[in-house]
Amino acid sequence: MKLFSKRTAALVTVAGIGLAAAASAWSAESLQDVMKRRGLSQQDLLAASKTYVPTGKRDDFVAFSSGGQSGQVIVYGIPSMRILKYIGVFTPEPWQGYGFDEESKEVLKGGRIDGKDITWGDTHHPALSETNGDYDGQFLFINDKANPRIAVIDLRDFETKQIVANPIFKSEHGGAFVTPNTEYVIEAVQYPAPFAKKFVPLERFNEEYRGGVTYWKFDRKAGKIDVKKSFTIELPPYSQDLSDAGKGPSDGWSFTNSFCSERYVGGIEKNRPPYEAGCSAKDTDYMHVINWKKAAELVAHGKATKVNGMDVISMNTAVKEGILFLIPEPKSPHGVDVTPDGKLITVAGKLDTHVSVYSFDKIMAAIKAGKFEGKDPYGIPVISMKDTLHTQVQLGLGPLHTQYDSKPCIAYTSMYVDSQVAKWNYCEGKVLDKINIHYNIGHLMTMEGDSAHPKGRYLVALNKLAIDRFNPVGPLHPQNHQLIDISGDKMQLLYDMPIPLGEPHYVVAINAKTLKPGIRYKVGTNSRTDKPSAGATHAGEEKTVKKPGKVEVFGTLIRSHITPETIEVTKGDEVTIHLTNLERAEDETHGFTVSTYNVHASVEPGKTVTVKFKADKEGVFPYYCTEFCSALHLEMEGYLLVKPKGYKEVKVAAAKADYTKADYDKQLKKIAGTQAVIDSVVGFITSHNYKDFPDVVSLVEDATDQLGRMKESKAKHEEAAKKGDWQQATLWAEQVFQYQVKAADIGLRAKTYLEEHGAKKVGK
Ligand code: CUK
Ligand code: CUA
Repeated sequence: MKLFSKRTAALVTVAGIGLAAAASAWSAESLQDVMKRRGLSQQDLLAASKTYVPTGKRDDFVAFSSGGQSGQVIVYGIPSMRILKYIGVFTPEPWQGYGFDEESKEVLKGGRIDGKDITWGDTHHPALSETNGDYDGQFLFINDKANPRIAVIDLRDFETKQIVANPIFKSEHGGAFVTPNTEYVIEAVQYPAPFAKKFVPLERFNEEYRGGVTYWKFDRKAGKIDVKKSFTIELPPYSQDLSDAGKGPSDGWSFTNSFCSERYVGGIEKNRPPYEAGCSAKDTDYMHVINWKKAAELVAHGKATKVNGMDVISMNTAVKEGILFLIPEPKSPHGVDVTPDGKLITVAGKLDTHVSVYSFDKIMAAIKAGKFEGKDPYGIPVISMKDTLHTQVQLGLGPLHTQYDSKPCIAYTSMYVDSQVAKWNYCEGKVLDKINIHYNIGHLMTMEGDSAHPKGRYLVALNKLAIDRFNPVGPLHPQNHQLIDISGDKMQLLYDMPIPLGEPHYVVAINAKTLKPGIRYKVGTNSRTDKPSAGATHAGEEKTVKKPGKVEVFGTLIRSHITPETIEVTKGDEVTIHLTNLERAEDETHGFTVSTYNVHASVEPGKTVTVKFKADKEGVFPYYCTEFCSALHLEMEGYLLVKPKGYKEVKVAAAKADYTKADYDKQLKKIAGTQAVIDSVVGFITSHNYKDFPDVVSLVEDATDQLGRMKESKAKHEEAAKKGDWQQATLWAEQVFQYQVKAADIGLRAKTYLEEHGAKKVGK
């Protein structure tokens, strides 16, 4: 009773004071006043109202940005640009226990290269899984440029499930890009190197260094890349850059551009002009045009050779079988982006002021007619640029990447040198609008802008430099993602978002409604394998199993209790602790740590997590829950006792506190009072149509569950009272009260929800 009267009183007081103060502030200050005080223009206000998402409301789109060198993925909402989550991918992420629990360590192990852990990642290009060329919201892929790896993230729980390392590449850039039904995830080499893991002198560059494109087979049912069914096409030692998969009429083909087709090898130490000069000498480089569907058939028919366990189709075979062609593209091209209808391919030349738009039909016609302008030094047929160009449009300096609008024929291209975005029409070859960017834009992204059906509305510019945009934080600046309204004829800059994790290369955004993430796991799930965990433990089945040199704990977590409360081991023991979060309630995550043993876990509702360590130092080590999960979160604790070897138990009398019948009676009064409040809350809920609100239904389930746990403690305090053991009686009565508090807390949340969502009275 106390609790509620106090709580309610506190609420009233706070609200009262707040309202009084706010009321005067509100009434004293008009919108005009605020604009004046803060120096805001009409334009600012318009921009603010286009990005503001009021409390309780949600964003229309969810963006997945690479977290650059952090090796993570950043998730944020559009248009609010509020950051929602960092997903640990290639690197440990302590909050989520990623890289600390055994389940996620297994995932990170997949990213080892030559047996070594790599604890950073140059994450570059996120790609959402597609069905018929449209985002389906099921999976996200992202690549690591420095250490050629691809990761798979399941969007049911936004967790990384798999990392695969490329066994033959030494670096990559053009990944991850998916084919229209996510049959394959494309990954292309950046810097040519020998496929074999051996030394080859630079003098043998042309003969033995190689580029390539790997097609990682994705098994959607398993939610994993099937390494055995993946393959690579060997390519010349041109620095392959970005890729895109054809769709619609061009489905089955993929396009990968390149720079440094000069095959220049620098070395100013040996008096040779530097790489950047030699690699941009020619006026054109090559776009690689690859028939991946036919390539997959060739692999199935045994036309590939194994290199370090990877099926590789040699250039010779690729040429002979007619699955590989080259087309010149202007000077050091960067992005290659297929139009939503799959008919055209846009290539921007970093050192050319044009974007070049190629026609897939024309490419096919040339191939069919066998019309080539020649061959490259490796015998790959070269189709002429003029036979395949649809149009070329002069945009400005340093064009890089292109994304598409929901409006037909409209494209947006980033221009690094000009620090601008150009809006243009690729059907008619016309520039429509330009907007200044702050500063030096790399990628840009429109809503679902590389899918078959872009959604338009917003564009995000991913800028390489922020310079003067934000409060200074030292020489290393945040990155700047700028939100631009593209719904009208003229682009309008809406918002600057500093990103404190660099360098975010690319971002993809999906209609928020397409995502269907879960809120809890089936009890006992290993989230990384999506299978029941061997350590799964249900309520009442907690146990500690001791074997020589080993202690294995099967524990559970539920507000506000860790079972077991004591773990006793001997120095040198290998300790394994499985923890299952028994909560059903949304957002009731518990954390777990053991002091100074570098152990941490995040255990979301239903999940089972395993931590393992060697108890290599004796002593007393508190363990506790690291998420503020409940009013008694701080009391969610226990002790790991590491005894020296050969320790002899000595009987120590337990400290005994003095409790009297009066203490027990006080408890009973408190319980009765609290029950009255619970009854009134329950009365409110059940007298309304709460069953129409799924969120409330799950709260009610959770509250009922808490109340159900009361019975056992009640029996215990009554039993103890009968015997006159007032300590036992008082403490078990306190436990009953704790369950009541939790149930009441949940009940009040449900009541507030019903009030705020206009629940109606029923019956009577
Ligand atoms: S790349 Cu083009 S600006 Cu690595 Cu996608 Cu960064
Ligand atoms: Cu569980 Cu704090």
